[in-house]
Amino acid sequence: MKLKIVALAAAVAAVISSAEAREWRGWNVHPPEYPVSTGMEYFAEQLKERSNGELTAKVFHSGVLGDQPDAIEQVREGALDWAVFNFGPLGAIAPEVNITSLPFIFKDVPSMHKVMDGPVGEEMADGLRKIGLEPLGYFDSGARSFYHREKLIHSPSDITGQKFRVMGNELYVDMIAQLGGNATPMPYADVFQALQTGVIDGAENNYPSYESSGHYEAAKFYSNSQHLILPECLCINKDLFDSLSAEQQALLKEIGREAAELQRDEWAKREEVSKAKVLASGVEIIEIEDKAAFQQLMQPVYDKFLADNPDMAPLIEKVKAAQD
Ligand code: BDP
Repeated sequence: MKLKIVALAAAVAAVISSAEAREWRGWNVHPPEYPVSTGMEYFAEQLKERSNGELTAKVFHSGVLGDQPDAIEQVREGALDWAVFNFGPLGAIAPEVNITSLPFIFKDVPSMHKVMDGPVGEEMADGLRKIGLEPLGYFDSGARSFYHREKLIHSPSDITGQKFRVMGNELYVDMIAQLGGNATPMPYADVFQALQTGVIDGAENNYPSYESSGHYEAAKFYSNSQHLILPECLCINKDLFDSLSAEQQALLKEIGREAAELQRDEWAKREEVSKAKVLASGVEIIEIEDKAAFQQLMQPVYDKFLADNPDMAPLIEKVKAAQD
């Protein structure tokens, strides 16, 4: 009898642990050595170790599970479990988060971190929860600047009539239109070929993505406009997070924070490495002297966003105030 009970208990434990041990599938657009990827691998390793194997997660790198807007939907619905998403594509469906996509809203990268690590970051986290994602850590993706196949960008008139690829978010279409150009939203994976064949004239990104995607080989003129400073977020499906014990949730939060710290350190190093690599390959880089000329044209982008999302006005003010 005792033996039977022991056997039954073992069987029940096996069923429970196999349910818990279902390996969480993680989406990542970047290749394995990228800072985001290092942060995600750290999260997966620590999760297994510190939950004593009760929780396990895997990362699928290099966008093999599809492009970002689709992956966001899949993590929201629970078809995928976790990911690192950029606030650009996330903003298209979460207005709180979309505030970060208002051009030039952050003075610089340290200001962005200061804002995101404070109460504003918490309000943005609530915005993510509303769309079914639980944020576990805010990652760095530096500042995005314009690059072009044939020329440097000194002033908005250099953008006039030019086709620039942007991520899928209406704010970027408005931003490029304000500069006189034509925005072409397109998945990240298609940009290299579009640059090579001249389907687009330029694109915009940070140094590590410009380098790791190979875009620098097709568009050798990089002009530091730093028009967008976008956080990224390690997130997990909210229902999955809510189904965990309080102890497990605390563990995830702790590891998420550590992964973000690691990622930010790796990011700082990778920016230098990527910049040096593209320079060595013959890329020309300039600092844009008169950034105000770009900035001044952005008021209609803000106005339209506010007209569409009047309830976001207080949070915009908080984002600005938290940087002073
Ligand atoms: C990179 C982001 C990535 C985006 C990509 C893009 O890290 O999430 O998919 O830009 O431009 O900087 O699509």
